[in-house]
Amino acid sequence: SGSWRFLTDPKDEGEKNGWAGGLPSGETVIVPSQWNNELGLLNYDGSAWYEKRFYTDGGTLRFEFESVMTKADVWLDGKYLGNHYGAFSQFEFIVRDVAAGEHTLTVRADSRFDKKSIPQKHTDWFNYGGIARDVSVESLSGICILENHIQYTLSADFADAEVCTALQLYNADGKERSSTLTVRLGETEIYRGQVTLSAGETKTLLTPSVTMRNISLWEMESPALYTVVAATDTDDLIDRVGFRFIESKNNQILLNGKPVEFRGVNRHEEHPEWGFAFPPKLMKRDIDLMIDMGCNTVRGSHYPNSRIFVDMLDECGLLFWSEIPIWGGGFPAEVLNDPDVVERGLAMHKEMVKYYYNHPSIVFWGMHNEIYAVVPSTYDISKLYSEYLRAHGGNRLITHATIFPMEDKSLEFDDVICINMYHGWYGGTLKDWDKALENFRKKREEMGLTDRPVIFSEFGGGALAGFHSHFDSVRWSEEYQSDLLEYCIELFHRDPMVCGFYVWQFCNTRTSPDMDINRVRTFNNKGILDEYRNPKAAYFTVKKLYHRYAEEGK
Ligand code: ADA
Repeated sequence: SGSWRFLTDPKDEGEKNGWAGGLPSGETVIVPSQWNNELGLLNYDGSAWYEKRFYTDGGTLRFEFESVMTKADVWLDGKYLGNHYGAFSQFEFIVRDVAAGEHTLTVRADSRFDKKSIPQKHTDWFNYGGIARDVSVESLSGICILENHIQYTLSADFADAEVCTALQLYNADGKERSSTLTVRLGETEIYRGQVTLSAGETKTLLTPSVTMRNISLWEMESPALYTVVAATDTDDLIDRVGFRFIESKNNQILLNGKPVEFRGVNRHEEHPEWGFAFPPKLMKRDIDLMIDMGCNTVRGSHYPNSRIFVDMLDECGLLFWSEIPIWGGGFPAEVLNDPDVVERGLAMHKEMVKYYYNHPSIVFWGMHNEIYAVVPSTYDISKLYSEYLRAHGGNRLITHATIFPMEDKSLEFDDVICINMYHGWYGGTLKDWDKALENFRKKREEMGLTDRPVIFSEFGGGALAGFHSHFDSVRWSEEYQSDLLEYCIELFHRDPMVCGFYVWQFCNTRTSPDMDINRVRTFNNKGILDEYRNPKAAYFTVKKLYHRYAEEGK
């Protein structure tokens, strides 16, 4: 990260003109950032090039990209390293035999949608472009640890844990190497052994399980974290893990055996000044606001969030819902019939699991949001994704946010049924909520899913900060938004079928300019904070309710 050279390529001629080897000219930009926040480039949608020169002592290098929006092609000294699709997923390249000296890394980022895009062109957030999160380069030697997924099972009384770990090792050298490998979890050494890898070999190792007694649990009020250090003679990988158990049974969600009412918000990791290149200081500010409001959970709508944000959630005990950006009514069934799109979605799930596996705060994997889940093809996708997440995703609950609860074909794959609904905003009145709950209660019985708890994963209405009205039901007023949310939250809280609610949304977010007329100022104004995090009336209403429920319980 840091300063890079930058040049837009509106005619897609850069590659032909040799820019992969170095840019002919360019402005200095700071990475991470979004080009749309540079003067004059707000609406630039296309490809653009980034160039970074750096020095190395040579050998094997690992380049790690946390987010390039949306397609990335990467070259080192003009030699193609590969590409990646997906705005919010991390990826990496390992390059061997790099000579000592100065080198040029070039990245072409392309923000355009195509027929196989995830999400599709119609989104309710702004389509920013560029290198939105950190880029790092690491020099590797000997046997390196690429990945360390801590797996554990807790005893029935949650006092002890059976722990093992799945490591991915890599020999960065040009000849066979042996090393001692140790894995320490807190004060306990859970593995010590000798490993040998041939030149360039990658090896997966699952360590034998070890019992750790009297562990401190990761609880919301006291989120104990253990440091995990995996080390060889030449490398180490340091991470953290928390022990906790999440389950859904008898119409409840239990964390470490105790029922939880999920009181949360949906949050886009977006700010008008920074786009998705969200500064850590602002992440901390958002978390402080969520805690002040009495939230115990946040949904990372609609994509994997920055790892540093999830680190902070691990530290403060907030529960997180992580999902991939298969989003919305704009995602027609026929697009999801395309095997390439299904594969892209699966790749995003794989990357999410790979890079976020150890975070105890992540309790939900979201498969997709508001797809047209009433046709058989969406059943197949949910089956595929839920099977993958169940097999590889660790102890998490699987869900998807549905907008068709009465017809949704995929509910059977969910551990918790999550419903997005907007009565009182997109038509209807507040009273429609009572009917909707009763209808779904019957439907859930008919489907034989009464053991599955229900969460209202989105509900809300728009308000223009500063617009007030004495009259009831004046849409866009702060009062109307506040009344709507109060009505819904009180209804959900009283209902035994419902175990949680996520307000749509934490703060206003910039939308695509062609979204629709409803997006006044080209923002989605349903935030209970405005886009600069100033509170609207609804913020204080939600805060009052969430704090009261925290004291009284469900
Ligand atoms: C959907 C969608 C959100 C947002 C919301 C709205 O539920 O999942 O991303 O677009 O509608 O504001 O209408």
